[in-house]
Amino acid sequence: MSRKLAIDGGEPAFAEPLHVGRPNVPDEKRALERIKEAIDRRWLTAFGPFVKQFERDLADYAGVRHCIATCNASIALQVLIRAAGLRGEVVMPSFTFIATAHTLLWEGVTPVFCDIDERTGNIDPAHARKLITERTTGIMAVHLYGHPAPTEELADLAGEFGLRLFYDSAHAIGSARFGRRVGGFGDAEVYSFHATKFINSFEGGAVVTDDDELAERVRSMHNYGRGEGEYVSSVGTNAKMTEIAAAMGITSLENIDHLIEVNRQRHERYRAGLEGVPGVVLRCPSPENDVNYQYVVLEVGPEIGRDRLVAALRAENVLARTHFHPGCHRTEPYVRDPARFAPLPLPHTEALSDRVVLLPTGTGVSLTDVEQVCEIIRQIAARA
Ligand code: T4K
Repeated sequence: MSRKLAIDGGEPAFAEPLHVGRPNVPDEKRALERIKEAIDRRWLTAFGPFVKQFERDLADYAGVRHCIATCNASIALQVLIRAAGLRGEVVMPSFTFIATAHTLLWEGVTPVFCDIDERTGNIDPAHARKLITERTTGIMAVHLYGHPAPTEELADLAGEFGLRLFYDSAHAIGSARFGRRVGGFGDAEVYSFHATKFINSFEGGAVVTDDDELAERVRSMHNYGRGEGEYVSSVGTNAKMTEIAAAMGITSLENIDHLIEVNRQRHERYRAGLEGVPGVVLRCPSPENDVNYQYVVLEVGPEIGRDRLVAALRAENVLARTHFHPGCHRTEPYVRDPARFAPLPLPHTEALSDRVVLLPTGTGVSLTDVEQVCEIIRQIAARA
């Protein structure tokens, strides 16, 4: 006998909310030891030992020469956009978090929104090609939901038109394409370590790159435009990471393999629990990609209705999300000027963004929780 759903007046399945993005804190004891060490040392920010170590660890992990840690990924993107001299127009997918677009516009660059490959959710290089004009200076791709973008085709496209190629890799630390880790693709990549991200430093981000000159400019600009000593060489901002953030970041990164395994198991349990359920499809990695399983993404067909499913789950205290509905091009201020921001229709972006639901996963969600969430979805699907 199935239980009475909360939308039918039953008790919610969960007494406490299940979140998408409940922070992973894999080794609290070690994180606290390091935080205390930073406080005792009275070196709290500005290139202390933990920030230096975190930068080294991240560069090694990504397999690149340079890493500049920052206070968050949005500022890292802004500094990178400015340091790389991007101007005019930059082609980017509409189907991403709004920060990817806003950071470009904030720096005076026009984001031109590109459609996605519906199969992967990532930028479609064939569509990107159609948007390149004499004003285009770069491509800002995104490894959406931690699934690496088509890096080979994008490198060819950028090479053909002489464009800079960057990756917003906010979701993708720990993922790899054809066995090569995210972090070393394009001219530079940007990680996010926001609390809700796979690896967190409360708030934080990093630029990783093999480009010596670009790294030097980013490093200077994230420190008020200063170089060695007090010498100021350009306009800069304050994008520095704190020692406390780095202490947390180092501890998270040390445990990344464990976190990937925890998330993989939950994804697998969702896959098994939702197999054969009509009207829902769980998005799985394509064969060329290894992913960190940071997000569990379900596509919901019209027979169930995405918004109906989300409402029913939320009534059960399962706080499902709809990232990245409705797509940047249908969001303020971009929606007001399609000729400038979205000159071509984006049918795949609109179709997918109207269907996606993100389900809770990570260390805050047990395998039994996952089974219960699947059971709720099965019940809702059965009455569609
Ligand atoms: N590029 C991409 C592709 C991105 O996705 C993002 C950020 C960025 C760039 C920019 O990175 P940062 O500048 O943030 O480093 C979140 C995050 O704020 C944002 O980092 C993230 N992407 C975006 C996809 O999601 P919200 O508004 O959905 O998060 P929030 O605060 O509602 O939290 C989500 C859930 O987690 C809630 O149910 C509450 C729970 N939660 C949250 C926090 C912060 C906790 O349980 N504990 C917590 O400490 O935006």
